[in-house]
Amino acid sequence: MQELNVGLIGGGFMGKAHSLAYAAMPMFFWPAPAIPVRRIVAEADAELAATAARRFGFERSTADWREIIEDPDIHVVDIATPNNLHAEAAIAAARAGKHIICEKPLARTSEEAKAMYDAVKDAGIVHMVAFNYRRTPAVMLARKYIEEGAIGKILSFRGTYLQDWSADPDSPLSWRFQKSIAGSGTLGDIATHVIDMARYLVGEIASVNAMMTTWIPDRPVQSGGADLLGTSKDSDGPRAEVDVDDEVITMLRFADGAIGSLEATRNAYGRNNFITFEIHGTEGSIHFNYERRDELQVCFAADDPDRRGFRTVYTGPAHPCGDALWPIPALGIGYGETKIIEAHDFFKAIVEGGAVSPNFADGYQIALIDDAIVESAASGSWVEVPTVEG
Ligand code: NAI
Ligand code: SOE
Repeated sequence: MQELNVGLIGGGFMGKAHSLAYAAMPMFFWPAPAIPVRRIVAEADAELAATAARRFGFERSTADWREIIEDPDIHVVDIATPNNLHAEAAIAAARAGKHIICEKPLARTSEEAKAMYDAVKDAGIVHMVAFNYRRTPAVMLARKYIEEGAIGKILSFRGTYLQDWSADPDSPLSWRFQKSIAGSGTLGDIATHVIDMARYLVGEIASVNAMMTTWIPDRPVQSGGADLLGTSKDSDGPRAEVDVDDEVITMLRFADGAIGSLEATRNAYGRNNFITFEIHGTEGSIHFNYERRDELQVCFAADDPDRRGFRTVYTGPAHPCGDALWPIPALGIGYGETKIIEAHDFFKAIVEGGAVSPNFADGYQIALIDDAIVESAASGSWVEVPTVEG
């Protein structure tokens, strides 16, 4: 079985999730498409890098991510840093002929996303953007039902991504609240996950009509380091301006005629990782809530009227990736499993020489949808979304 050497850039939240996936992928998927070898990890300084190597099982560490790009022994570059490094690192990795998995959002702007997409097309390598929630087995099951026609023609999609970790005005101004690093706020950070699922389940988004707002205009500064995601407060520290959005709501028109909506905020007290969608079709409906991610709620119009209603399917061996995951339904699918499935599909594409979704073309298309949402929120009108050329 082939071994593929991984260089990871960034040892924070996603560094942890991706390292876990590399270690666990062959334990779940066997025979594995390849064995990921955790060769080298880069962090912002030598001490952080050494700690990341020890903790996440990498053989070596570096304080300079370029060392990974220049290393001929590395096959896969994994970009898990804040968004401001995605474009520079990905373009350098593509030019060096490495396969790339890059965290979402692909980039801070659509211009950066286009440059990244152009670079990977020219290089002919396998590229993936890490919108992992679509790899929750219940979400894959929703897509299977839709493809089989079980709910008929899709009429509407209602999606949300609601969290509360930044609702407190004293939770810190980390990199996620700085446009120069993040590119945007809630829009790029979490609304994009729902956009990815909407495209995966329903199809291309043709136009949008949006509202965006920033509720908390300044926060105490957190300088450097991993984002603590609201877990530490410093109400006495110096405050600085938040120059990104806190909340986005948009109506959607899909290319095939379906309509929909999307709401995202990180300021919704009581909501944790409330990623939901409800899809209504001519023959039934599907409802998903990530906080109950083992479950898919389905209602089929063909059911007898006296029994019709939402019922719960618990994902397990009979469902997508069921043979690789746990042997009994409802044992518990976690965030880690979505990353393990993602790693499997990425390595499979590398070994088989195919493409994988979502890739940099999808990441660029989502950046164009984000642009349309920003433009619509500013103008108050519907805005058409251009389509990425194949
Ligand atoms: P984080 O703040 O937890 O960690 C980022 C790490 O990158 C920090 O440890 C930091 O020291 C390091 N770093 C910064 N500059 C660096 C450099 N020049 N070289 C090497 N390392 C450097 O951030 P988190 O949550 O891990 O986010 C990283 C990326 O993953 C972002 O693009 C974010 O949007 C995405 N993300 C995706 C998630 C998903 O569900 N797919 C979940 C969380 C984040
Ligand atoms: C913070 O909102 C965050 O870590 C996002 O950056 C991720 O993409 C999301 O999956 C979890 O929440």
